[in-house]
Amino acid sequence: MPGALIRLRVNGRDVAAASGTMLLEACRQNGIEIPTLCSDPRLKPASSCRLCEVEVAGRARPPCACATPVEDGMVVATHTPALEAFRRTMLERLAADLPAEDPARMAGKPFQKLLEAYGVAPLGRRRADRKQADHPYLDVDLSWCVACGRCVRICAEVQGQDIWTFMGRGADLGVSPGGAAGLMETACVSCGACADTCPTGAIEDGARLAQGLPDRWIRTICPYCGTGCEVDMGVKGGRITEARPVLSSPVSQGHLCVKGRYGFGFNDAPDRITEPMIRRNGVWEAATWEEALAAAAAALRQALSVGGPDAVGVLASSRATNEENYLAQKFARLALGTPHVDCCARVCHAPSAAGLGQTFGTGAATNGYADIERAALLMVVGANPTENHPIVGARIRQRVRAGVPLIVVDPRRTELAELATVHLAPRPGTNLPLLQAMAQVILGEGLADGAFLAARTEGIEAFAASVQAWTPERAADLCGIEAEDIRRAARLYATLRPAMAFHGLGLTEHRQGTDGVTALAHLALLTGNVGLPGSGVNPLRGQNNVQGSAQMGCEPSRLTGYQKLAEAREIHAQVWGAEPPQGPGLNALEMIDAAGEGRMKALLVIGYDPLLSHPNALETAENLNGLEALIVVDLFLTETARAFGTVFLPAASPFEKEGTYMNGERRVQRVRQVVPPRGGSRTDGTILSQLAERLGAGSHFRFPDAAAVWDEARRTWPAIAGISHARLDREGGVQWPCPTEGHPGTPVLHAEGFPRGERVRFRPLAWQPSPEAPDAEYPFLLNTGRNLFHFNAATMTRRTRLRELAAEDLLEIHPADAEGLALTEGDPVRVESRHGAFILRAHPTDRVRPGEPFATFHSAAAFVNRATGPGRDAVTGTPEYKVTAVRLQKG
Ligand SMILES: Nc1nc2c(c(=O)[nH]1)N[C@H]1C(S)=C(S)[C@@H](COP(=O)(O)OP(=O)(O)OC[C@H]3O[C@@H](n4cnc5c(=O)[nH]c(N)nc54)[C@H](O)[C@@H]3O)O[C@H]1N2
Ligand SMILES: Nc1nc2c(c(=O)[nH]1)N[C@H]1C(S)=C(S)[C@@H](COP(=O)(O)OP(=O)(O)OC[C@H]3O[C@@H](n4cnc5c(=O)[nH]c(N)nc54)[C@H](O)[C@@H]3O)O[C@H]1N2
Ligand code: SF4
Ligand code: SF4
Ligand SMILES: [Mo]
Repeated sequence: MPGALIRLRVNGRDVAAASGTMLLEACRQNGIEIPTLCSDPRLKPASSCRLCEVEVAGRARPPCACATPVEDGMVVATHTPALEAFRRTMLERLAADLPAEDPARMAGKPFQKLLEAYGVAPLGRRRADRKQADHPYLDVDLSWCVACGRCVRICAEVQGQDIWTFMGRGADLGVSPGGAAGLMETACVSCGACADTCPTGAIEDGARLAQGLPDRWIRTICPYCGTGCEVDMGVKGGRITEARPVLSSPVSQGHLCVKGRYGFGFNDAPDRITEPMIRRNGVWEAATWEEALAAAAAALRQALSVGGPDAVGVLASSRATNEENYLAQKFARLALGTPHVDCCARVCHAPSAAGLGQTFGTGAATNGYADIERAALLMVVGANPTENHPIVGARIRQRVRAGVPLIVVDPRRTELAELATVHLAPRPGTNLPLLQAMAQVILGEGLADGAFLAARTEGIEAFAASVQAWTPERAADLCGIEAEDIRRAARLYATLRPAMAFHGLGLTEHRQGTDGVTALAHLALLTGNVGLPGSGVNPLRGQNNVQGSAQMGCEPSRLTGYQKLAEAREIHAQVWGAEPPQGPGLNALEMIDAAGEGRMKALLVIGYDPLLSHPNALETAENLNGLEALIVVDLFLTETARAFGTVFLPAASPFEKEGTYMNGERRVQRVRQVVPPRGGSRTDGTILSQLAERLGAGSHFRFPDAAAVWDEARRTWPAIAGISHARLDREGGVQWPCPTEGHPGTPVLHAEGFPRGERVRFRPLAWQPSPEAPDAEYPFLLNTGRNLFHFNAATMTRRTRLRELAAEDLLEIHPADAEGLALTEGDPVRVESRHGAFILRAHPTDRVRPGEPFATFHSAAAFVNRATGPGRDAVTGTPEYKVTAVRLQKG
């Protein structure tokens, strides 16, 4: 029985441990440390260093404690003189080879602690000369390698990259990055896991070697993607010097990707703006906070007096905390009296919130990452998690390696597509035919879950009739794939239970983005994959707190909790002591459209760079130019600020404040201040409160701290009422709904019923092809997205050494297309659409299909969004970033 309590005797003491626990861990839990070199809780036991051998009564040879499960009545001795002598001999043998110079490399490392404990010193038989110093962050000197294999195992078992291999034999046994002269020559993704586990410092962070151990560690959440990995930030002399993964994190389980592990250098970037500025006569001038806040308030008041509440709007930041986003929408609604407030969920996963909301009643992921390990089948639609949610990607890859079938739907052969059981590569923009055809197969072949349909859904007859005509042949034709592959995918998804679906922007950033998400949700309903662990429909949310900013009410038609205006006005009026304005307001794109029409006069833009990241940049620029005031709150002079800003208010960074984020699995987690705000910068929360004071609304914004802001949000939205900062500090993150302090949180939604009753309804969907179709003039279909090393506008990542890992945006182009255009690797290509043009270097690869080039959009130098078009999702207005007809020319 798993988890049952086992009783044993260790060193004459009674000890208890859960069944299945290894002796090493059971002893550790009971305060008995057994020496070990090759074990790491993240890895399967290897029993290779043998230091953890212990004596077990009745066994002739001492077994390794790391690989010996506890047994009832076991009698164990861990530190007998014989064992200790054996350990000393083993350590002497290992240390004999190690260089005696540069002991700093081993400082604080487990191996050094062992040598000290056993009084063993390196003999220096080997010289320190196996350096591989080509990597910006990882410093490798294999002179210190003791061949414990932890790097080999962590790179395979956790990251799934298989870079390190054993080389040599006997006394010469060591490791090597696959025979390469350095990691930069391999497919290493710079996650740093090998350096984190290496017990000798042979593989170590360059920063630690240069600056020594941090003075203190502070636990917080990675400020990049919506995965929400927990990270320990090391601080030395008041500066962040390193970041390390947190073993106990349920999300990241002791792992991080390159951005969380190494991407913090922006915090101390020399061009970070830490004092306010006002633009006078076209020139940015330094200002005091007093002057800048007064200028911002005056500009907002002026716009209000000329055009009323419709002349002002707020773009809130999905990079900021929940508390700050709660204040941002409250600021818009009460200090400005306008319903025009939105966040970058608009250009991202608003279709997920809408599609899941209209289907299930809650617009958020139904399940959590822990379900990756429970699913019998995984399906990834229009998402590239090994680059964009790398910890989720790594967890999916480990399951696939363990034999769990995977379906990938992506026009590109992503890393996961390479491993997939079925890879469906539809032409960009054709998800709907594909998903409808899968539904047709499931219904036509009798694979639907009849009991689930009968008990928990309505409208199946009309839905079945609506997909009848979607034969796999018809869809295959539109998608440019094989009908038989659609059938295989549908059969796998319907028959292996539970089946868990993830999706990304390849599903949402289309004219039919919301319909696409709804179609995927229908597949889950048809097969009963709702409300079960290991199932569901799960958007991989984008920015660190995009789930939170929309959920806090930075949404023109929703209040806190993503509650509908009409339904939640009363509770808000009661808690606020003031009425929220009538809505709905304009969304992020409509606000900028309105600026072009002269209706919107002043915008407050917090941590968001619409000029660079919105589509159709030439038109965005024209529209932004129509504003009379544009107040930017950011860490850096964004493209928006550079071109159109009138007041700049410098924000404290994600490492400089207290609060919470909400990750893509609805988990609220604590963000902690690691270092004080740099220079004169202030937190977004402070800035909003101080602006509100100057607009005469100060009384609604006087909170002693972030916890008090969160407590007010809890009163407006029952699903987070049970989650206090104090609880998060005590217990770690909690997944909402969590209505009371005693409630454990909800890892799986819709297990019992749906928010609006026992049943939900299918809604027949009609296919609307995008007008952005290739023709003789614009024969290619441009797809856009991301790479592992840079984050969106790359405002932060570009200011770190990550730029050495990926220097610039590239245009992935099929080798046949490249040949047709006489392009080779690195040649500049001019990409021109009906809306604008940009130039990028070509990267010929058969990862993309012929006719479908792919560009990353991470740099202002390239400005890829000059070419993307005005198409928007019919329901949410989310831009159609993934399909633009273009022509290509050697540039
Ligand atoms: N390294 C890194 N990580 C990030 C970010 C970053 O910039 N860099 N940004 C964060 C943000 S804000 C977000 S929203 C997430 C986004 O994460 P993802 O959703 O994974 O983002 P994308 O790379 O934009 O697009 C995913 C995939 O959709 C595919 N696709 C395009 N068109 C179609 C289609 O019609 N059908 C299907 N099925 N697939 C299609 C593309 O080929 C691409 O591989 O990542 C977050 N994480
Ligand atoms: N072609 C194309 N374009 C796209 C996409 C695509 O797939 N293709 N994807 C779209 C998507 S999904 C998204 S989400 C957008 C992203 O577009 P943006 O939201 O513009 O991108 P980010 O780089 O995340 O920029 C956020 C800004 O926040 C600042 N910042 C970070 N932390 C804080 C903080 O705590 N406080 C404050 N005040 N500022 C902070 C950063 O310095 C940065 O300037 O891009 C969209 N654009
Ligand atoms: S940094 Fe990560 S991917 Fe690279 S070798 Fe180390 S563990 Fe493997
Ligand atoms: S997966 Fe996302 S949250 Fe985790 S370390 Fe990487 S960027 Fe940060
Ligand atoms: Mo996003």
